[in-house]
Amino acid sequence: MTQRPDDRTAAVTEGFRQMVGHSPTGVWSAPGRVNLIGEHTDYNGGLCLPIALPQRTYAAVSTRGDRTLRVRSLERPHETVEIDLAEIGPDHPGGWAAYVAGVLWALERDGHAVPGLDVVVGSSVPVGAGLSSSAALECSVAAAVSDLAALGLLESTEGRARLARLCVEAENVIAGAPTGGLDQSASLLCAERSALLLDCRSGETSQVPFDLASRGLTLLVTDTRAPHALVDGQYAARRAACEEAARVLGVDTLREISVDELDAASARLPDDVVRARVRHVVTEIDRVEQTVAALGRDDLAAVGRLFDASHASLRDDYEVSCPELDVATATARAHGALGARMTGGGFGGSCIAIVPADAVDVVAGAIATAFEAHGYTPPASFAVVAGGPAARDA
Ligand code: GAF
Repeated sequence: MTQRPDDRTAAVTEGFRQMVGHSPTGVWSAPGRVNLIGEHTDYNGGLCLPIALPQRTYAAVSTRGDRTLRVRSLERPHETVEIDLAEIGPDHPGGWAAYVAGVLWALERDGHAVPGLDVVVGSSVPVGAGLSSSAALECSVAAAVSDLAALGLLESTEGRARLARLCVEAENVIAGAPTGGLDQSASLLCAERSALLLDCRSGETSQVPFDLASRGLTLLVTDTRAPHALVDGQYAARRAACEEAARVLGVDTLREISVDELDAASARLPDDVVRARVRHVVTEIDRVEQTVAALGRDDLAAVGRLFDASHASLRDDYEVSCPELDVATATARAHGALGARMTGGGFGGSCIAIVPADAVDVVAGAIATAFEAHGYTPPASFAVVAGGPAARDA
């Protein structure tokens, strides 16, 4: 079994013993993610390029003899959520437990015989940082059920992609967050030292080697600690604008509009705001293709420029950045980063920067100093390498 950085296997096992009175059948874990590029493209049938984080969510799990889900989080040891599987539905249970219960609901709806479960979870994925702590939670539980109910879905790329789709359904229907498939696909399908090229139209995936260390570079993640929420309406509004634009243009998704067709398509759209939203999506999908090509020829300077262009597009055209993300990315660039961009849904959360390995402390320090000068909450910066997907740990 793999020993991981930030390993919480022992902690969730002990938490499980305290809640249930015996050891769990096993411990499964799933990673958070950062998206290198391809933001707000997933629900437009576009391309994304995430890596899995070393930070993971761990789930200690055993089946029960009845149809009850009992779940506790190490982060909230005094709160145990208990629900009959038949009672799981939209907003029931509410809060964080919806991401666990929703997975059981979606698997059952997909025709699988899902047993009652005792579950204790613990996580090193920062919550509320735009690093997919929700998807890590869903996917750790989905991995456990796949093994415990002998579904075999972890054994193949197709099986993992199916699990990812079910986790998206759980998030959309039970947790009520209208997200696309980026985060769950990253958590279940990414591979170590690789980025995952995810085609959200065909569902196809491929691994793109991503190893900055061999080039003397580091991927620096900065959690701005600016609050963000995907259920507050802004994310849903962006998604609705894209769907409406696709309807006006007579296409299934904006993926069908190429960069060359953008001007002609824009002329048919009702206003400047919708035109800007569409421009972001179409150019961002193109930037993913350019990034994959640049990585293929080891041109990290070009990748950096694409990161910068992506951030500008998200800030100006898609309007999902915030002052903290703009300050962090500008400061990283000013102190030697090859490029920097917000990652994830935006409205707060985290950014990433490609930084010379010997400048990591300088860049992180400069961002902290800039935040202090602006009166922002102190940020948390940390270097990451691309980790592995959801798996059984013990
Ligand atoms: C969030 C969503 F959950 C993803 O589906 C994706 O849309 C992302 O924002 C933006 O690229 O992480």
